[in-house]
Amino acid sequence: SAIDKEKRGALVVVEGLDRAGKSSQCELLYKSLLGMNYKAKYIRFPDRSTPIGKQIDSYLRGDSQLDDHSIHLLFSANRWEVAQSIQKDIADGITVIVDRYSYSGAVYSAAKGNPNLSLHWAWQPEVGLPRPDLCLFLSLSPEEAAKRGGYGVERYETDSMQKRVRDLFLSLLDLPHNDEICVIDAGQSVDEVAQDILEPVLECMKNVDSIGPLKRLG
Ligand code: 2DT
Ligand code: MG
Repeated sequence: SAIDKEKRGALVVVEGLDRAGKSSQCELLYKSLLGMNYKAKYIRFPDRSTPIGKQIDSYLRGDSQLDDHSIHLLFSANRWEVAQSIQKDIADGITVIVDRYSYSGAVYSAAKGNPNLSLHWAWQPEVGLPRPDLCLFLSLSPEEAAKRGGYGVERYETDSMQKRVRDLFLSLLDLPHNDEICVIDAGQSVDEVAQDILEPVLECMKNVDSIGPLKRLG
């Protein structure tokens, strides 16, 4: 209908630990939305294809060393370089599904234990970025995670790092201004998780008009 045509898209972020199933679920969600004739896009961070993304990729693979603050700001810059195109897509009625976002950004850097890099410091470069209408946090117990095969070889893919990341993610969920976060039990079957994700996403897409224009992270 004409009304649907004027509706903006929703900004939907999927977050969680490594091996929680984020990428598979983003792919399924994307296909479901297209199958229902919605306009949708699927993007991920880090976007390793840009010049900044290539520096991030090299760092994650261990091919280069960077100061903790410096790499942190590159991850943030990697989001800022597409912030305007996200806003444009949303205005054009496209629902944008994002695989990792500012929450991963703040949490992974703060989990390194650098005494000069607090969670508070790590959040600041994210302030002003497009604010997700909905953030689905795929929650997986350490026991479930352990059953899912080994980690890869990239930086951060260690038990001790993942444990600190998990604790910091959970502390983010408690913040009062993060009411867009919805916790999903990622320990269920692929289909069950997909169903638990689709419901709040459709609800969010239906309600974007009452949410108003896309907000910014504060
Ligand atoms: P993938 O395995 O999803 O490609 O992530 N990371 C990610 C950060 O440290 N900061 C960020 O801002 C983002 C988006 C999480 C590669 C690793 O990069 C980490 C895992
Ligand atoms: Mg990974």
